[in-house]
Amino acid sequence: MKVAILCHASAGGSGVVATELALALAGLGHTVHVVATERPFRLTEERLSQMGLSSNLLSTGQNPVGRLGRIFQESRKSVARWLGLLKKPLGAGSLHFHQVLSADYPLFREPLTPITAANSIAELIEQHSIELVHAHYAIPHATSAILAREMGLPIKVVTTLHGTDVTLVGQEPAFSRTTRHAVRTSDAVTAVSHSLAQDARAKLGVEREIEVIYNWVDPERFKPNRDPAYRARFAQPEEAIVLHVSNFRSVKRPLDALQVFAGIAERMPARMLMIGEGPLRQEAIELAHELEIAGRVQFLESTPQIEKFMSVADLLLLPSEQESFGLVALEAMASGVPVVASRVGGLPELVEDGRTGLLCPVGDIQAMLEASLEILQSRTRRRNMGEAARERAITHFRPEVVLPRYLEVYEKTLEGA
Ligand code: GMT
Repeated sequence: MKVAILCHASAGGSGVVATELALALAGLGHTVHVVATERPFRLTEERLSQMGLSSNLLSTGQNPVGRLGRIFQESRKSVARWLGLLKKPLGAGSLHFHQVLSADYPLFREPLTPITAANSIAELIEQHSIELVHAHYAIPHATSAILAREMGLPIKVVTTLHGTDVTLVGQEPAFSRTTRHAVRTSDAVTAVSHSLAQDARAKLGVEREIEVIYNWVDPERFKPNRDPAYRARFAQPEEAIVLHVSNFRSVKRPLDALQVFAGIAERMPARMLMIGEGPLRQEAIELAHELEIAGRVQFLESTPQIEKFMSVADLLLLPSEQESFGLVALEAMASGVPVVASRVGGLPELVEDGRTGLLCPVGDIQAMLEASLEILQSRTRRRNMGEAARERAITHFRPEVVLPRYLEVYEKTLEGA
């Protein structure tokens, strides 16, 4: 298959899912073109080498669709463990990165990326015979892909809804109609949880088939690290390590995470890692000082190597206002880390309340504190929950289980050509 994947480059779940899908598809022998305004956050040299891929990023300079890099062309060994997915013998897959050009003209006060992205996609289709464009996050990618299709180009558009593109941003008057149109007219639509599929139908007012395909995690990459010397880099042996990872937007409620941690730190030795950047980061730093826990909280920038922190954590706090799936919770679970999270969106589809973590009402700091202490103050509870979490991640959310679902959608969509 020749597929273009259009995604956001910034640190965020939709870009991560798109990147990992691109790597896997190329590894399975498909030709994949990743299209974004810059190289996606997790499409790193390290990630390529983790996958056992040759990372000869060849920049060919300016070309009609922007800076193009051929990231790898030979990947078969690396995905040997996914071979079970294959129906046909492998071809030599390849992965290319295309940077969307920005429109720089004095008349424009904004970069007009949706239009330049549609233009990039159209050029790609013409030059590389792309058959299918997979837009990750409806805004603006689904609209750009559909615009390219409207140019009369022979492509199918698959749109994956990730969450806030439906539940938050997609509801804004500024986007509601274009989002609805994009979802209605995509050739296939997937959502990352049943909750999100339901929200899409209700909030966008669309009546159409939406396939639910969960996020996935590589349990070889996300796994516990029991080496005391490694853990000692983060905390004393008697201290619990509490983690919060997000983009520090208000939907993630990072300040709640800090308040919960303040309660934990009053009752037991503990440290917290707050990882990520976003609008509430500075406020969170100030709150840590106000709550007199600054000495116990470390703020770290978002990192593509988040597994290094997850592998030693004892608890993940995810007190989000809304969470369509919760990729970060899945990564923690695979790392053997129990999750205390809000009972919202798709989180109950992922976290088995009482077995792999505990779910609480949004904004209920006290309930989250009690839930956290229940886990952290009992070694057995923490261990059993961590093991159950990892087992659940491996059983239901490993690549071999989830990725074929995308391939099925692609095949079905192309067959309907
Ligand atoms: O807000 C974020 O967490 C980023 C956002 C994104 O689109 O990058 O994440 C959404 O997509 C992830 C991948 O499918 C989901 O796991 C997250 O739950 C979802 N975030 C929200 O719904 C808030």
